[in-house]
Amino acid sequence: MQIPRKALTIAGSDPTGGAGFQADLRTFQSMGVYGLSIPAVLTAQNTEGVHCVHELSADFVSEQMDVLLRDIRPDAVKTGMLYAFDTVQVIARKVRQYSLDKLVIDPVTVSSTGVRLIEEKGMDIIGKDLFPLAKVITPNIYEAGVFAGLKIEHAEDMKGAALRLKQLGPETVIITGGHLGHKALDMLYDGEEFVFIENERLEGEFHGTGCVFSASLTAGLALGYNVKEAFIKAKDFTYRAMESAVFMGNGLKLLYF
Ligand code: PXL
Repeated sequence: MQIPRKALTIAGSDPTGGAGFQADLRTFQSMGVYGLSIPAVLTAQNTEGVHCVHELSADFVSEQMDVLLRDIRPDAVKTGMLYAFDTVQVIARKVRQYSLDKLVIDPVTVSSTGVRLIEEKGMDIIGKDLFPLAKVITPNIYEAGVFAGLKIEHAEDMKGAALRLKQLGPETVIITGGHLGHKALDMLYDGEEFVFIENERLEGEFHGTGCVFSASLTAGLALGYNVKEAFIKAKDFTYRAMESAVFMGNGLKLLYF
């Protein structure tokens, strides 16, 4: 048997499976990549929203990384909801220690229903410690605005924000969830060119689109695609999963694939 490509997610737990490391694992599997997972924080939530956040100690996250990484080397890695300042710090330290490359940082800040998914002081440290180590960062339009200190309203603003975010050190910036009239816009900037992907906007409110997008991008990198190819594949995967989204509970639709 050939050894499969492996991707690691370090992220929060979402019991609905719509977001968090559970969504990442489903995405990896669905793209033919073996999934490894390290929970960084737990949540109690359903499709109506996040009820509470339960922190795991940074030491325990560190221990999980040490034990796993001295045994198995992932082909690509993503981070999602990390929540605590010291967890972010410890992950950055371990990424350097194990020379993890093909790192995708999804700087998760708030849930679709508006609950904070990162400590106040955690935001800065993501920008400072993790962005410089990233092959790709995948903020949505709101997060890009916060990190760049800009209000994003038009496609031109997405470009301006990407230029600023690039200065924080990632190789490539992908901003998701922009819009232009009835079109949904996602944009990649690698320091040389801007690549836009335009789709019809889908009706409805979805839970987990950011997680599924960054996980499918990570799977693409683990499979050996370059960032632009992985971007196109991830967008396509996410869009199709949104088209097939279902109401599992009483709240938001969950992406289904
Ligand atoms: O979609 C962002 C997100 C990421 N990770 C976890 C979440 C959420 C949103 O609720 O719960 C664990």
